[in-house]
Amino acid sequence: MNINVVKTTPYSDQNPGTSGLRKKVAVIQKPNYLENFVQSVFNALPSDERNILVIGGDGRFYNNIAIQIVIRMAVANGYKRLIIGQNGLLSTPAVSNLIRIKQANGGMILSASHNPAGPDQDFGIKYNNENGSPASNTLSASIFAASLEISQYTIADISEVNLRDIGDVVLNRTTISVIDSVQDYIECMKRCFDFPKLRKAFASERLSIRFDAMHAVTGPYARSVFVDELGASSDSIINGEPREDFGGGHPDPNLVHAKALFESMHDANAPVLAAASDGDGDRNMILGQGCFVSPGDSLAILAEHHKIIPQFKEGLCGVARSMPTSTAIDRIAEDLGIQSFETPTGWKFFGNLLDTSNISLCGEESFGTSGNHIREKDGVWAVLFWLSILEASGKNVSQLLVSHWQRFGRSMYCRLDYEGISADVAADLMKNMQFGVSESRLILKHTNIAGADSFEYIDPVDGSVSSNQGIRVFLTGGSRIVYRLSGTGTDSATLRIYLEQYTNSAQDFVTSLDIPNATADLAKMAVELAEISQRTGMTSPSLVT
Ligand code: VG1
Ligand code: CO
Repeated sequence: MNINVVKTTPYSDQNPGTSGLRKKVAVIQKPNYLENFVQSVFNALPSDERNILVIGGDGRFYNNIAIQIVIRMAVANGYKRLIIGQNGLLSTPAVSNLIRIKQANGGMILSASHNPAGPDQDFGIKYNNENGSPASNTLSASIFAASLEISQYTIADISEVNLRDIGDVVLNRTTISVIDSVQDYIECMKRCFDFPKLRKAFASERLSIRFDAMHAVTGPYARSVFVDELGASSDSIINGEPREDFGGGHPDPNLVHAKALFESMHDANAPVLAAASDGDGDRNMILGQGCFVSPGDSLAILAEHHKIIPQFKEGLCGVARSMPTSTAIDRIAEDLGIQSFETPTGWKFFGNLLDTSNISLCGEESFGTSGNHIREKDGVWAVLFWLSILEASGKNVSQLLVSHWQRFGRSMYCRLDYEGISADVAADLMKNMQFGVSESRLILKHTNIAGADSFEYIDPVDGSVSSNQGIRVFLTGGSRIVYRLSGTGTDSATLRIYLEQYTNSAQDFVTSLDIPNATADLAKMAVELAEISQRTGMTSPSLVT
């Protein structure tokens, strides 16, 4: 077998964002673009961390081509073993689990997660480390640095590797193991939850579910877990077959992109729980009969009831949320007498806290939640957690929400996205906010602003510092406005404004409350403070979730 050494020149834009490198498919297809990035990852790793690699993707357009390139390059770079999901499919949580149980050095995930798929849409690739956690900022910086000075890459001259059949093939010094994409993940879920109890509840119809896999990678996982293992009816999974274009949809599980699912939960025969997943299976939207659970409330309610699942029967050592995520979890942590950490957006910041048992549960406002069983967010896991709570409490989703609010108060939460802003305008807008914070000018603009800052995180484990992670405006009474720019887009900039309005008045404890309406004054203030319409020309957000 020939190993080809190919001369190349650097691209200047291979800096990983919130969650790996995401680009338009046409960019990824540029000559040597993907090869440069993959080689830069390998170059950034010490040679003793290039032995066992897990590889899989969310099945989107270009997955099949990209995965063959990654395999040929890993063989050329001397990996001893490659563990690959059948047909190239692995959800992000499944990759994280495989890295850990197979003692791999890391994993390469081919996914742009919630970004749409297809020839004119997005593709992505990210590297996870030996604990199964997304590459740290430090490793990402080394990968970017390597990409700026790359001059050659190595690639094996081999024909297409068959990923349809499970089994091992030896090529040169590399064993290529094609494995069942789902099986190990199911075993992991069985260690976290009481499957026999859940199965009984499905059999007696106390539990029922509708799971929208949005034609992305989660369909096979959801079918195995909910239908095959727990006995849910076979029509419980909708949009269950992975497709290259995700069926033309946008696999971002929120009330806008999974609207039909939400509407179906108002039917008389609606199941007890509904959930929707994102492209790579790491996020979850939770719905009850006629009601939506905001992600911050979901995280807090999981923490509140943590003891009922085997994984947490010994208790939680601590919890964490990303900075924009609602503070509901902090109130539970206080009640439990444990610490709640506040990290920048992106799962990579939870890895160190999980590895050192500072936390055992964490989540983000963008519908990502997970525990210490892996080092990624995990959509199916969150759904199993909710089912377990419903089973153990005998309450329905609305009752769980209302009793949570009655005890701890409610963070009414809303996110406004302003998409398609030019990068310069967005950067200026944020610069202006930074200035307002540093000069304390923001505080003077409204009598009810109690403080404001630019969020900086010092990792308590490795001491690394992440600055400029978003602007926080604190209001009297515990409400907040947060501003930050998205780090997952592939063309223009997206400004995200996060609104959190705290209430402890009983009249707000109804699940049908119109949240955008209830937070309208806060939204108006947020828009004025940042001079959104003057600076962007936009009079309303492109997306409200
Ligand atoms: C978004 C979310 C963030 C999430 C990230 C990756 O990032 O806000 O919470 O961790 O996507 O999730 P940003 O920078 O666009 O706000 V996924 O499911 O795309 O891997
Ligand atoms: Co995702």
